[in-house]
Amino acid sequence: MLVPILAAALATTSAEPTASRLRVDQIGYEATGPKVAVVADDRATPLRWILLDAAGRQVAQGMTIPFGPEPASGETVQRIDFGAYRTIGQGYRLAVGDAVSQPFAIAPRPFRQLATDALGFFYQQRSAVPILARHVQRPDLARAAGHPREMLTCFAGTDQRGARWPGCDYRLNVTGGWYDAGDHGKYVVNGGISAWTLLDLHQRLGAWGDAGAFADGRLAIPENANGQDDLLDEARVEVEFLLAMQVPDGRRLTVAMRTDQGGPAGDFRTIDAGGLVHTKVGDEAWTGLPLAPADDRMHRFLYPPSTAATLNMVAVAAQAARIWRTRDPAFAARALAAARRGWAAAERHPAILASSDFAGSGGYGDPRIADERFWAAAELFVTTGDPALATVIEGSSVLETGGIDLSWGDTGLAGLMTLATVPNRLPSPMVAAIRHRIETLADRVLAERSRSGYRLPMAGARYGWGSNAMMLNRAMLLGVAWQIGHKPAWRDGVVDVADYLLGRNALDRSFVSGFGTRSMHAPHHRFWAKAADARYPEPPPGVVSGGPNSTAMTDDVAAPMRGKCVGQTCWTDDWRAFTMNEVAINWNAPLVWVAAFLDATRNRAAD
Ligand code: 9MR
Repeated sequence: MLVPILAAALATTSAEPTASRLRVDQIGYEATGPKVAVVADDRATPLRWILLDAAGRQVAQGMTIPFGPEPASGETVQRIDFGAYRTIGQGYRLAVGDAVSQPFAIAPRPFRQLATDALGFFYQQRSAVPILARHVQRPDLARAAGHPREMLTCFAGTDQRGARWPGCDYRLNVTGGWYDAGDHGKYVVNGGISAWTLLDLHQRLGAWGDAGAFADGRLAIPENANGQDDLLDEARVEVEFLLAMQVPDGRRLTVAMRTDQGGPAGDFRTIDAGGLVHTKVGDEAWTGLPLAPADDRMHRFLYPPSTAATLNMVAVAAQAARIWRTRDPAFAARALAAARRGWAAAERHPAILASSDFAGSGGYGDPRIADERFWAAAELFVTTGDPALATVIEGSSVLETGGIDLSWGDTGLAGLMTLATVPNRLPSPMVAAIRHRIETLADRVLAERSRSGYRLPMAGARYGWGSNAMMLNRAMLLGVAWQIGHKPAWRDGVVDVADYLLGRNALDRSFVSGFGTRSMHAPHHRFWAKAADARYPEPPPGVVSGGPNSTAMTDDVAAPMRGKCVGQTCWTDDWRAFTMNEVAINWNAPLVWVAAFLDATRNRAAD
């Protein structure tokens, strides 16, 4: 007999079901893994929950675990732990009283397709090549090549603070790479951390017992029959772009000093810029939405080099040099030469800060460069064993002060993760100390999780720009700690982040397009802009929204929400909401990493 409350839920035939108070991972749970749901309920006493199968039959039951007030959402919540139930199936629902969850699966590999689609995002963000129907999930996602030939010179003119930039006397061929996000900018700093994340995943898959996860032929990309790993093929698209952004030897360039620290506009100096790396390629003014990349008619420029962009390139080129050492020795040698040249240039010019004063593209300004220097030194040291770099590493403040976050502006943890797990010539007590440090940081993440009603790696109520990626990056830290020390709670913490993104949150929303019954549909994206203009497509599956943002509510949709939402609820699925609902390469890269980690370690939940 069908349980009556379920009959009511099933009777809803609209495309998108209404939100439930009982939140689950809408794609599902690993058969052998942890299974936690959250119900918002003002009562403080345990409540009876039941688990229903697809036919509406009760297959398990238990009592909820009260948590209490949840500051990140403004709710009072209780948890359901149904990890003991392991029968594989589709269409399960949980119920507490009249609250019925969205349907979900219990499956051997719930995250497998997510890893594949999340990686497919990068192909579809490629610049300069047509996106072909045979490589995408729906025909309407195919599009013409954008910016097929970018021979660009430096920005010349007046910036938003009135400084006059003189430009430069050369052009670089910077064709290709990935578009950053909803815009058509191509940024070295963000491209660097994104490419690094994918290459880092590649390096770890073997250790997780799944070296062939993205072997040739696994992905729908043009290179999928070239005999090379498809994940590496995709990452190389961006590595080539990073290399192309390097200033040729012997070039002199006029750069501004101290721009992001509020120095006087126009404090210019002419320097020997050879080896430095331009920060970005961008349009001279913001383009509107929608706009297919091929229809962008705006002038595009190279923007001035910075030390941070240079060190980003160094880190990734050094990482690439060891990954391709035997696969493609010529490419590896080219990458290593670029990394060495970049390192020398960054040492010569240690404090050239990016300027955020240009119209038409994002700032990615970063006043603190010690972390980029540590990261670049770490990658270059692991690849070359150069003792001078060991001295830089040993003297770096990042060893003691680095925190639990990894982002485009905070890259020290990337260096620590590499030094902890990729074989290198640091003295073994030092490697042991770094490994211990990773575990200690991961335990700090677990401490946050224990204070969070939704079991998130962040307990606070302040959600920043790209909060979903912040959660995913903390999940990466947990994943690396698990790789080192195999504590089950570290892996469980990664599952919690996946569950949160896929529906176990205060909005009962999957932030990933195409995954879950209440998923994101209308990102801030110039091409996946159906909500803005029906002639454009919806996003492909596997794209993660930036997520709740309660701290920078500056767009037209977010501004009126100020004071009316709490942390996690400061989000809406609206294409105009660029502070909350944009998508970006540095957000999808850790999604790929996390989904692939969970899939690769699928039978290790209780290790
Ligand atoms: O991800 C970036 C976030 O950390 C910053 O707070 C924000 C404002 O500067 O910019 C974000 O990056 C955007 C970039 O500048 C331009 N492309 C879209 C990016 C995602 O919104």
